[in-house]
Amino acid sequence: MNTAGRLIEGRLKHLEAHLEQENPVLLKTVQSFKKLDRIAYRTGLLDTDESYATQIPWWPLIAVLGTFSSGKSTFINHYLNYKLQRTGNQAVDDKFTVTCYSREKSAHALPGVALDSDPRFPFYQMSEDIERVAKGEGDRIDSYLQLKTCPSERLRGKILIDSPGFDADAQRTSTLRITDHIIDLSDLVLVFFDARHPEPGAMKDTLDHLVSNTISRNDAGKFLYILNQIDSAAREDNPEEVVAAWQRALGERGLTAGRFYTIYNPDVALPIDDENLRERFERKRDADLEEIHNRMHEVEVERAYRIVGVLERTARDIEERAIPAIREAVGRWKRRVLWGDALAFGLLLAGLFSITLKQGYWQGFHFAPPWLESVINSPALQFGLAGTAVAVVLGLHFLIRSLAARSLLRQLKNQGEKLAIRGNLANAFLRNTKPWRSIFSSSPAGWGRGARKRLAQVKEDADNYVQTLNDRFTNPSGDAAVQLENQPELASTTVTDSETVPNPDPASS
Ligand SMILES: Nc1nc2c(ncn2[C@@H]2O[C@H](COP(=O)(O)OP(=O)(O)OP(=O)(O)O)[C@@H](O)[C@H]2O)c(=O)[nH]1
Ligand SMILES: [Mg+2]
Repeated sequence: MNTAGRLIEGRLKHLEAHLEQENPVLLKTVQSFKKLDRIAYRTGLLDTDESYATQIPWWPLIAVLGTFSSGKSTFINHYLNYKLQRTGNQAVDDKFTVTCYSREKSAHALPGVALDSDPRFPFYQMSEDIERVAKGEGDRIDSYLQLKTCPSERLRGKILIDSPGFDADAQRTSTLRITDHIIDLSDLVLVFFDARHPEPGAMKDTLDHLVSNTISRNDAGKFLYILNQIDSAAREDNPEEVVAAWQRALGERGLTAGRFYTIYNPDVALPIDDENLRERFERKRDADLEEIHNRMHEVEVERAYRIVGVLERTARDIEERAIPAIREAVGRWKRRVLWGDALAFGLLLAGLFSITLKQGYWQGFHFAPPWLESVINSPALQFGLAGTAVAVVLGLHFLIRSLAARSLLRQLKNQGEKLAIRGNLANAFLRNTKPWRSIFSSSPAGWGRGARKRLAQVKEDADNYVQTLNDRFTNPSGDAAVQLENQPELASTTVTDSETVPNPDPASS
């Protein structure tokens, strides 16, 4: 195995180690992805330094964005029940903090480089991206990103991202760039606003970026807009008006009711003296907080189905798209080679005929050049002539094979992109045009009976994984103890409503 191959092997080991802690069903899917990798290596769809398993996001991302000092970090600490992030009343965070689970009892912080160079994380090679939009900033990745691990159970199976607050004045291009990248990648985005700022109208740029630009996206459903710290409004003469003002400001930007939450943090809230008011505030807060937390839990369930969905789709894509596309290309190549051979050898023979005719080598239908006698008498000459003839024929044939293959490459690349095939069609096709492969081979290189069997096995496994996930998340057998043991955080919110069980294959719906 080459170094690149060992590298990917190491990465997959890492991935398996993480999944072992978090979700055994997903651990098995890695094995299935590896089976697909093997097929892809043999057919040439993937290079040995690639893997289908490293191309998908294994951890659902939950991003927490919003205005500065709105309580993002406090919210995260409360959710994790762990004092992970610093909080405070000036702008505290100047970096994005990517948080993921680790069994180790204490939290660890690692520099941004760790994220930039580890393909398991969503910031892989982010510095190049940053460099592109802000010259010279790419090298300073550590000043934008950091990684923290934390043993909170709530963090199992997810990645949470805390971000620097949006300031009223212009953000740095690189920060905006990362924010947009995070928004694109996230499965859920919590957008925080601060009820202590009674004048939402003064934050036009921020609202534009966080609301207007997000509301019309086709993944708009993943944004939750949260007005935080509404305990502070309890001190106003008219608390409801604070919320209403925000609702108006957000409404003007297209936000409809139902996706707007009002909460405050029970750990740090100011006491509310008026008992009625306090009860009303608490009821609303608890309801909204529960909904937000449920959504955060759901992304994990969705992730599991999504990954099994990707597995199944990858298997089907190989069989139903990639292989037929390769087969078709090889067929076209074969026809081109045959026509090319026919044409080239036709021309060659015609040329030879016309030359020998001019030389007067033909007597009627008899080929009788003056040197015929000496050839007949010399085995060495015969051997030499035959060798030359074979060399010319083969040389011409392989030249034609290679020209014909090259003439199809561009088209194949386009086709691969159009069909969104994961893997390199052109490379797989070229495997079939190698000199030692006959142009009459019945199936594409690497796609023998063993490969077909392995692929069928993966599809069957994928069905089984879905069933296991259904059992786990819907728990129809009521086996709560098992569930609790395997996935403690699931026990608190069992999904019973069939609507909340996501479609395992979103692409088909
Ligand atoms: N009264 C009240 N104070 C809160 C609430 N949430 C957070 N705070 C306080 O608000 C201040 C800012 O909180 P942070 O969590 O640091 O805010 P942040 O959004 O992370 O801020 P940056 O990282 O600087 O953007 C801290 O002093 C918190 O104690 C809340 O719900 N009510
Ligand atoms: Mg913060």
